[in-house]
Amino acid sequence: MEFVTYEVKDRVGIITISREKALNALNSQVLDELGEAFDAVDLNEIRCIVLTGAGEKSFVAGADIGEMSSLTKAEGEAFGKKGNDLFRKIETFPIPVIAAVNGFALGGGCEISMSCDIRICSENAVFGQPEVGLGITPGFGGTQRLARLVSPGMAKQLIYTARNIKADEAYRIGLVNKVVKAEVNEAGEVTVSAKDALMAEALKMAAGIASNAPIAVRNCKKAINDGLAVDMDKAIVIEEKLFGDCFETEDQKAGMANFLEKDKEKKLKVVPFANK
Ligand code: DAK
Repeated sequence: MEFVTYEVKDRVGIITISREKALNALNSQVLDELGEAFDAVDLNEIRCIVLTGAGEKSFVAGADIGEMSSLTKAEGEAFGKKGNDLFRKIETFPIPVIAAVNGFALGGGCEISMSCDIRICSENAVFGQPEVGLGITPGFGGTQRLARLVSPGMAKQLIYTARNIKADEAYRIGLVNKVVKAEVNEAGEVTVSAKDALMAEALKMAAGIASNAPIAVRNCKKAINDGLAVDMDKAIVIEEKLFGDCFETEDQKAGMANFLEKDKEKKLKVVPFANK
């Protein structure tokens, strides 16, 4: 693949959008390659994905404006579908996906981060939906996911004004879970760059997720996603079924036996594994 790389660290997969010259903007090829990268993840081994952009400056500066500029209505629709299919693939991916947002997350960049389960960003991150300034609406789910993630009023304000916001504001409104700063020594010199600190934090969180019972983690993702799409009466039934589904798994047996046996050593030794 030309614009997407995939590496594995223990049980965590790292997918990097690598088109730095265009600030990792999403063209059709990047969308296709991202789809291939997610399809290639070995779900028997990998328990969490970290999605990031190459370089220090930009996570994803949006859909590729050059490619979009000459699209016909039909081509625009097809491009939108390609992006939406990919973003739904990420959103419903069986294991958690953490967006490590290193810099610009504009338009399609903000949208792809919102299709991930969790967003962590570097202190230089900038989020925004600038589409109305370009004569279009957000087209990769921005009107829907931003309104659900923050609030309808805040989403409308950001989308109608096309105003970009910095990391601290994104944190304040609940768009990101955490902001990671560069590490600086007493002399004020940067000892760990914001990007390196961000990746360390994202990988630490991913490793924590990967150390938990994988069937339970997957079922939690599905319960939250599916439950949010229906009313509470139906949502609670979804949770009941996914809760029940954990029983008789080796993870559930080992996890509960460790607690009941009060065997700290054994508890430490437990390595839950997917048994279905
Ligand atoms: N597309 C293509 N190239 C981009 C790009 C983008 N979104 N963003 C940056 N680049 C390219 C620049 O053209 C430049 O290329 P060269 O000139 O060097 O060849 C290179 O990246 C470096 O950018 P700058 O020189 O502009 O760098 P600066 O530091 O000065 O500025 C910036 C950084 C992020 C503020 C600026 O590049 C910028 O404003 N970029 C555009 C941000 C933006 O508006 N993004 C939202 C795009 S709209 C839909 C489907 C999808 C969408 C909508 C509808 N349907 C089909 C319904 C999604 C829409 C969007 O995402």
